[in-house]
Amino acid sequence: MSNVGSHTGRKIALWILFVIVHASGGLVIGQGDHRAPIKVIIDADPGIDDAIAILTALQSPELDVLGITTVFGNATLDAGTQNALRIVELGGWNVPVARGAENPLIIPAGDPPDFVHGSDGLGNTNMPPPKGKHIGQSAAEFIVETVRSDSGSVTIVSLGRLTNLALALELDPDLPKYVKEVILMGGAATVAGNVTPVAEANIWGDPHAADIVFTAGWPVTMVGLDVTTQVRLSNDILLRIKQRNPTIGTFIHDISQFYLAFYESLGVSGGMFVHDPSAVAFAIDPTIFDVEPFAVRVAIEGIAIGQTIAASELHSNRPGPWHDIPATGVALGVDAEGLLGLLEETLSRKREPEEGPDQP
Ligand SMILES: [Ca+2]
Repeated sequence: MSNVGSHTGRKIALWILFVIVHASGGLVIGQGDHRAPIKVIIDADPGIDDAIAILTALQSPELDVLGITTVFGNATLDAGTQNALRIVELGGWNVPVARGAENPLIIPAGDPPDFVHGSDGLGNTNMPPPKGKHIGQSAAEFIVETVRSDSGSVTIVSLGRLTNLALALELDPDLPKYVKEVILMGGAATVAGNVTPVAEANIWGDPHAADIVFTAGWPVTMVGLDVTTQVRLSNDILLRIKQRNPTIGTFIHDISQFYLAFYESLGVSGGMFVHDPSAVAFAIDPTIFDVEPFAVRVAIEGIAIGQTIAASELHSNRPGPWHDIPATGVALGVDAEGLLGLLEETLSRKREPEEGPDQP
């Protein structure tokens, strides 16, 4: 019985931690407090919406992007890594790119969804190769070293399969103590999946890695289909960004045409769902979202493989797979206009000359 008591105590502590992390995040932005930018590592599989998300992060004065780590998913690992380098070079940012996992932890890798992102991951725009190269460290090594060197300050924003994060945890099991928080685009708690009736692509693509990340004991926010499918980014907005900030706006507009056509073919009107940029937007301004705590586990086999099963306190208090699982903040509501406004303003922002391209 004493075990039950200590479990309950730990769980309450994790619930409180979750509330503190998000309350403080809300206060910082909500009160217009100009603190130092939030340090982030972006883990991504670029990917059209990844590209928009990464550019939002790079453009945002609220965020300091310490590095981009790549993972297989929307494109092959090689194509995704090339795309990350292209994105960084687009604005002359001096941000390292670390190459990550090429395969899931356990299940076999599927083919990249070229019908969604094009065979190059950027809507078949077939852009010239980047000039730069990825760094020698792997994504997992980069994550561990960067987080450890600035303890408690670094947020990881994950926009793809969670393989790199799981590998980083394997490399350094104490990593959760040093990470500020993890914000991930993935999962579907209260709505249908987008790969199977119950599974969202990033979780389905490496369910074992996702379950490790949800149960690791660090503050996690899940920005999944519950909110990302509530918002449409239209071509009209992309055209306005292009007019105001031609270099980045033209790139985003061009890569998005293939993606917009995909959504149109699904019968989604008014633009594309805002998947990955929502996770970056949460890092910039969490007050745009309504978040509730759940104990999240991932189905790792059977027909529900990749499903994120979110248990409320009622269920997580009972013995079973959700018992004593740290609380994940699950985004269930979003201010769509607020999110679209944030994206449009951030992507349209022309950096001041003194903020111009960093010198390598
Ligand atoms: Ca992605």
